[in-house]
Amino acid sequence: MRKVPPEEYLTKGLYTTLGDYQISSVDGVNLMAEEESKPVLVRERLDVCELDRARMSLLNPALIAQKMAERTIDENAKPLIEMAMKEGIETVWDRFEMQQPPCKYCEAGISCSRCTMGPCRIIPPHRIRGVCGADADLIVSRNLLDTIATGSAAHSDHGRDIVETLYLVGTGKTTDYGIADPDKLRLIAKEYGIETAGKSAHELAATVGSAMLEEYGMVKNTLQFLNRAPKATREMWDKLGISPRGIDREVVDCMHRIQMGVGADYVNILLQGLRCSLSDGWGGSMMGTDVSDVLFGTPTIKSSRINLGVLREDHVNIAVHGHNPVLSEMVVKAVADPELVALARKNGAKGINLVGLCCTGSELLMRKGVPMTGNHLNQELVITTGALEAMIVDYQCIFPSLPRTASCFHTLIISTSAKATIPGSYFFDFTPDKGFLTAKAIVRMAVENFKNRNPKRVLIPGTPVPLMTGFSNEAIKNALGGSFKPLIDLIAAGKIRGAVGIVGCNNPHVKHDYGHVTLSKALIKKNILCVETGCAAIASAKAGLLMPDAAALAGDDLRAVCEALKIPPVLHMGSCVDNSRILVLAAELGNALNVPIHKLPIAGAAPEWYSQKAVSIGAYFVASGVYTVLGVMPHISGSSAVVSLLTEGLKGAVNANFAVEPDPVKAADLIAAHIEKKRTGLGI
Ligand code: BF8
Repeated sequence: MRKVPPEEYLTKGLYTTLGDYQISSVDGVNLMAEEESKPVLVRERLDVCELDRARMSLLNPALIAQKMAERTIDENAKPLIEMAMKEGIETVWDRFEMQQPPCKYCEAGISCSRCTMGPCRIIPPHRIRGVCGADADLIVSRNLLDTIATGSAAHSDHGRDIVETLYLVGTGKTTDYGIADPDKLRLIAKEYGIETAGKSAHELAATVGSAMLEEYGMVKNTLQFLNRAPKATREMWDKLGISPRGIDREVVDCMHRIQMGVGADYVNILLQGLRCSLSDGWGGSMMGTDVSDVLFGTPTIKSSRINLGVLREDHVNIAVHGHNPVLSEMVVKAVADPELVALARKNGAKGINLVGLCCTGSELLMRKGVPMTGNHLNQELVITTGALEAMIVDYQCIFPSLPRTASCFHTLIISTSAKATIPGSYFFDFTPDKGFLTAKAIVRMAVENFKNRNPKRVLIPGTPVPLMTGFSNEAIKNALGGSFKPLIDLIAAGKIRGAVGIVGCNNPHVKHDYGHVTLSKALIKKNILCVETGCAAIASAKAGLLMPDAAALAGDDLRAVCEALKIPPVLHMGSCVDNSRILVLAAELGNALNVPIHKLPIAGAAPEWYSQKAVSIGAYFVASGVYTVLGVMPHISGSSAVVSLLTEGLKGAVNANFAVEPDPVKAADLIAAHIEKKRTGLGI
């Protein structure tokens, strides 16, 4: 296959096409049945620079052992990290080390490259304003608003993709998807004031889909799901002027304010950050969650398995990585297709083994019990097992370097979103109208790649850990006999002191999984129930905390509750957009007690966060009245005014604030103290 020079790349359009470059096979793999979609190679297949690999592998064994111990607490990850270091296969931790020391101005948030009068840095005592006149407070707050808007946009655009699929289903433009939970669709339609009597599920899908899409603009000027929040919480938003008006509108408003010469007041800028984050939590993310439930099924409690050991030596292994279940649900269907299963057997495999990674993995785990390989910092290691035929990605949290890692093995990286093409990947333009055919084409490509696997390079470490998943609010209520009343009674009686939403990512600044697992263990010991999403939940799952027998690690009261209900002390509530489930849980508790969210004995935590999306989540937690403790300092330390507003000043506005505590044991103490204060406030 010849390389494509950049000039040609630009003149021929975004992708090199199969037709242009006559790729009829990829590394010896025949492509596609006639009617199925065909992939295009994005730019060129990457090859790792041999010099880099050789240089990196010059580590002595003692150093390798030390790095292995420092990088992760995931025992199954360690042998693969070791192998990668010995072979000079670059991982996120190597790149992190190469970036040290970081730029101290960027770290403090006081560098600005927004316009070409700069770039500028604030260096007291003399350089205290950028060329435009912006001081440290303004530069830090503008950078933070940019971060929130980016995260909010990512979640909400994901939500839009799901809602659009609902609309396409309702209008008959795709028949590949159905309505898995028509009851939930009817309930949502009623919330929107849509007449449901005599309407079919498909008719409602079209009407609800259209009404939701409208909320991305500003025709309506409010968001329906804000009404789920307790009245006093909504009044607080209105009074402060942070009730979101439209999802896209709030993101655009943020972008407008950070244009030079618009927002000049850091307080005003940060309040818009809260409003934008609310449009994510109570808007885009909440629609993403609820409509995913409608299309693919509301999760119910079920069992599965997790860690890198879920890969199977004698199967075609396919990982789905990213966030959007519109893609991964179709892949689930395709791997069960008898023709493709037969093809896998013909190629010498015993079958096709589908596994999940990150949030799209959580979506499949919650609804279908599909096993999970791991979380964010496991993504390269899944490839280094040498047993992965294909990693299918959509968008968000996907390292751009994955094709580079894959080039050390036979693994194919298959990208599927036009928003997220990745050089070195094979791109399929996945759209819901031809979802199944495209998914079949992708799976076929993976199956055909099995024969390229080198069995001598396969290293699948350890055995999988069992877990319990599927704790949607509906599933929790069912387990409690139909309402949250028993949970409220247990909290009122002090058997459960409170609940904490532990959310967010992995980040090489923190030992992989250490923050999540240590915090979860410390909190359950204090009889505080943990509800978890995203990579936090996956860390706890790998550590065995999502099993009922983990109740043995809890305090006596919580242990007794978990044993009686046969549930784990840490409940998996889904992916990152499913943090909206935590908002709904808080809202329902507030409504039942007739108090605003900020009066509840609850808190949030993000011990290992890295992403802009996590900043948006933290902001909507706090804006909703939930005290939130971060384990990693955001890039704001260059403005004491911004730090003080976020950690103290917001109490006067939204009755909640951020705290930053890198030590998860101390973070648990902060959270427990907060919960006890709230209990006292409620007189319980
Ligand atoms: O949305 S927890 S690393 S995978 S950003 Fe990403 Fe963070 Fe994981 Fe999902 Ni969320």
